[in-house]
Amino acid sequence: MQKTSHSMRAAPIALVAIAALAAMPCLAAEGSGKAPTAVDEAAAQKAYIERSFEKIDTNHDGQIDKQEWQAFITAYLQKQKQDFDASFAAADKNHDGKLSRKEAQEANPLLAKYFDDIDADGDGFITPDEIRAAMVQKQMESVDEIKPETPAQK
Ligand SMILES: [Ca+2]
Ligand SMILES: [Ca+2]
Repeated sequence: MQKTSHSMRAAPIALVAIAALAAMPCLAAEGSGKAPTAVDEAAAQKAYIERSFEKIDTNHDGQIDKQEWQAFITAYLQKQKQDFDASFAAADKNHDGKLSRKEAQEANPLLAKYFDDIDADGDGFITPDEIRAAMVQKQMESVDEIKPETPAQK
């Protein structure tokens, strides 16, 4: 039984993953026309993680155990999904459940910029599934970069 040492080890790595997740709302953000600087983003992420730690550690023992972490992730993903669905619905002007290049352009320049990458089946429209797949892909790339050691895999 080494539950405690496990959860101590897992927390920092998992928080890095959350930082990667937190960087993604750029897709959900309304096109405000101004890009945040890297410094702003790093500071915001740091603050976000610190704030989150307090929130995740619901019994305030300074550690995040598995239950606390799972509860947090569940809530976090739910919130992400709601935000995502809301932004998508707002961008999908003709309500056909997918974004044309024009809709993407109007909603978020980033979406338009990566339109061809996101449009995996190349039908000229991006669906929520295609966006989600692209986000997961992007997230795995950033987690790979952070990982101290990469297991040999080809
Ligand atoms: Ca549409
Ligand atoms: Ca498509």
